Amino acid sequence: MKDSLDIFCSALQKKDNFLLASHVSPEGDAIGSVLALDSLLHRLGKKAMIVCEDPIPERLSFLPQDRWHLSKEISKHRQFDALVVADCPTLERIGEASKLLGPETQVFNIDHHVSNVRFGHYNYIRPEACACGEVVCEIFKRFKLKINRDEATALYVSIATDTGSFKYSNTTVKSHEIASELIQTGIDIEKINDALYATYSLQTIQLYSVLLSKIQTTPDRMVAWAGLSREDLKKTGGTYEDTEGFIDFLKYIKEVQFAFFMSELDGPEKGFIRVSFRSKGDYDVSQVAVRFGGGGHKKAAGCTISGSLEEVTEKVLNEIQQEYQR
Ligand SMILES: [Mn+2]
Repeated sequence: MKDSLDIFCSALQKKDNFLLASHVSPEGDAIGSVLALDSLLHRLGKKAMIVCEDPIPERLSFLPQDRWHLSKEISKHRQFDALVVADCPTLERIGEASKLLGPETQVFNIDHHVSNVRFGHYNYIRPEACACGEVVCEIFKRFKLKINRDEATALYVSIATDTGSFKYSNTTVKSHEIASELIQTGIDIEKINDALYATYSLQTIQLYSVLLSKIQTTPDRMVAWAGLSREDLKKTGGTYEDTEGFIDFLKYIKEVQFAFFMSELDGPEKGFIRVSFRSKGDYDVSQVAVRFGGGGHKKAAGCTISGSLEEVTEKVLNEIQQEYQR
């Protein structure tokens, strides 16, 4: 029974030199959780280093980027006696950072995904938590550390992004209680929310106009989707990052119960389509993503599928049809 918070934290306390990681293409929850954990470990007198496949996105550039190191910049000979992974259902999700693991490295797995496969030597998984950041808050409490303003900024980003700013069904009394504690440290709510939800580049807005014109639905409008080709991206000068919130527009259509957004990948991933899913009501979209080797939550999930945009649309529509009939 290596899963209780006490066992988890006392094992953590015994280690000194930590590698911290989260998933590739990190979003708010992953970034906020890892940054807060980095600060926590330093306050416990530990050495800690964050290593991630991808940088902190522009939108979150107000967070301490100097703490963020890219996998490709770190020598494979560095040794760590522990790895702390946050917000990852599987260890593979950390990408190249896993090459820094030695046979002696103990793995600490902190997460809130129901689909977490408990890959750690120590696992602290709380599927009822609204965000991994909520689980991290519990760890602060267990170590009797009062969360400071910078940690609170990171953790607020975690919880605000994973709850869609306290709007999604995973929002609980606890999420609001934690938010209240975080706000009491004096964080700048307006600045954080502006950066998260109200700051777009001109390219993003132009890309949205292209994407809005590509929305398709089933005749009953229960399913909506749109796909972004490499050419669309080139034409507008936008980036994949710019499309991040677009799937919400598909979900905003009144009748829609399932939405998916596809982007054609480039470089080493050419020939693959990245697919994000959202669902409303009781439909579980993580089941659809899992069938393509991806994962996520009931109402938000993702995966990568090989094929053209047309082929992938067909495959996904078939799977959704089956989930719909369940
Ligand atoms: Mn999360």
